[in-house]
Amino acid sequence: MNDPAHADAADPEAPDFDTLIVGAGFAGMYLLHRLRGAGFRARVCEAGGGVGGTWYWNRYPGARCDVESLSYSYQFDEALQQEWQWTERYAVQPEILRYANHVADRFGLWPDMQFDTRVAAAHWDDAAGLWRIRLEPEDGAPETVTARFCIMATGCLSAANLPDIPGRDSFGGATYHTGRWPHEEVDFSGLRVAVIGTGSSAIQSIPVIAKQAAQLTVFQRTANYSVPAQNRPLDPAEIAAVKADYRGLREEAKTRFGCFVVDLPRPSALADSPEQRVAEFERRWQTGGLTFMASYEDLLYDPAANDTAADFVRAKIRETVRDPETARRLMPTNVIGCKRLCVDTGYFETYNRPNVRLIDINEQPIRAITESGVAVEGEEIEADAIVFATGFDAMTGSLKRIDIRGRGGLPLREAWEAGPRTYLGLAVNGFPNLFTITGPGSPSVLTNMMPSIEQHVEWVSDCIAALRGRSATVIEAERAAQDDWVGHVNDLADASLRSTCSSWYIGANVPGKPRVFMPYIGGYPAYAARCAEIAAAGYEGFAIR
Ligand code: N01
Repeated sequence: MNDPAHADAADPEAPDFDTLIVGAGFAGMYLLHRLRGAGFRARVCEAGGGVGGTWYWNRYPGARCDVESLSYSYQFDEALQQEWQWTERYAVQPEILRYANHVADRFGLWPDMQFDTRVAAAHWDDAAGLWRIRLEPEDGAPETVTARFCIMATGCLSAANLPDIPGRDSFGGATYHTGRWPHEEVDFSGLRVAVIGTGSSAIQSIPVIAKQAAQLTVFQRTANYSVPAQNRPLDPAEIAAVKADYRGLREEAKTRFGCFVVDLPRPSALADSPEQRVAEFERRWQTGGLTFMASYEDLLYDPAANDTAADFVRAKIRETVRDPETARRLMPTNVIGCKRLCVDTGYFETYNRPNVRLIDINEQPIRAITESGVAVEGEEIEADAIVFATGFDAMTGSLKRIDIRGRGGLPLREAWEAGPRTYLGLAVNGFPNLFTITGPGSPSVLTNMMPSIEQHVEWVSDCIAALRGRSATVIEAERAAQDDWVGHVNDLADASLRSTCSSWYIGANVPGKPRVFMPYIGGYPAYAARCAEIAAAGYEGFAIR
């Protein structure tokens, strides 16, 4: 596989690639572009049939981004951000996928991406100082390639979680998982549909499915907070205003916790009068989207402050949903913002439709899936199709599903048995020359993923270039630096109400998964500054040889 164009082509010991990148989502594509630009020979391997990562797989009805499109896009290339035209405040999945394809065309990425190819294993060869990576193409024989660096651009929410409900495989109708939606159109017209789960994916898809289906039954385990998106077409004047100073918007975003610009929070919900608070929540509600949790600085730190926001949303649900019993079931009782806040278009209103029914599985537990539907306590709900909107084995699932083995053959699955341990969410002690883009221990899912991806890609590609500059070939996170980082991540998480509920942030949605708060909760600015300091200090906390 040695390429004569490769700098090391004369060396028979040279690996096939300088870097093997796993995943052709926004992280994998930008890595390829940047590493190629720095003169490295890089290859992307992707299990799916195209680019886009999460936006390739999550094609369920109603799928759309909850970060505004003008901010949920690459900023590394000014011409790209100037020429691309977003049409709605929050882009729909097909538009984001078109954007991903446009990027691949524009930067000529296709020749170095290999699709329909699952990376099954990556084993570190310490003597040779390279990774041996087993590729399993969908059509074709498995092969093993070698690469100096292996970069996991596998996404935080890509390993689908399919609950092991008794009888699941006996169902006679069609089944779907929101994160593995078919590419051909699914038409629910005239059908009886069951949706299991009430997270973001369910909350986006339920209003759309309800309009098609003859009958829709939603099975809810935990009621969820959701705020309206207030989505709308973008006005050409507002696009022009952003583009007149796109860099200014991006720079301001980098000073914000989540790396996107919303109105700054007021200091404390408890310091405002009840009238002021309701006015502030109402203003944010009307603005729409994730800005709601930015109403007050203490919402995620003080339970009494949090209650004020939770009460506001519960009152909205009570006002919206006509049947008081259904409204009661839909009203969450946990901490608002502890699970990821959902953003919807007509979710609670959907329960006023005569063809929609909500079952709280705490009151009527699911006993089994049968050939003809879902059997709950006391009755069987007949269905022609079941939609599992049951989420993901988040943050670690996509990594642990690959047989990754580091120094001395140590499996990553074993190293992370009690939960993920990383240095900066980027590197793992015992796993030299392995990088994880937006890995556990980085801000990732608590921020706008696009700039967080760009920050990681730039840090990793600069690091690899710096090693070349020093004629070094191996870098590994030191144990002590990793332990300190994990301790810091945990200390920050413990101070926040976010770590207090059964969310996928702590792995609670996957039976048997260790309960560890996985993302870094100190915000983008502090995190990016720390990464920059570490690089400037010659990659402090890393052993380099
Ligand atoms: O998954 P989830 P998701 N029996 O884990 C339920 C991002 N995203 O795909 O809460 C019955 O949130 C589970 O119940 P519970 C976003 O970051 C973004 O919806 O665990 N129910 C829950 O209701 C989001 O947070 C957008 O008690 C079971 C649901 O299934 C993340 O992806 C859109 C069950 C799963 O909800 C994941 O969202 C969509 C069982 N055995 C997603 N197991 C944007 O807007 C699980 N559930 C950008």
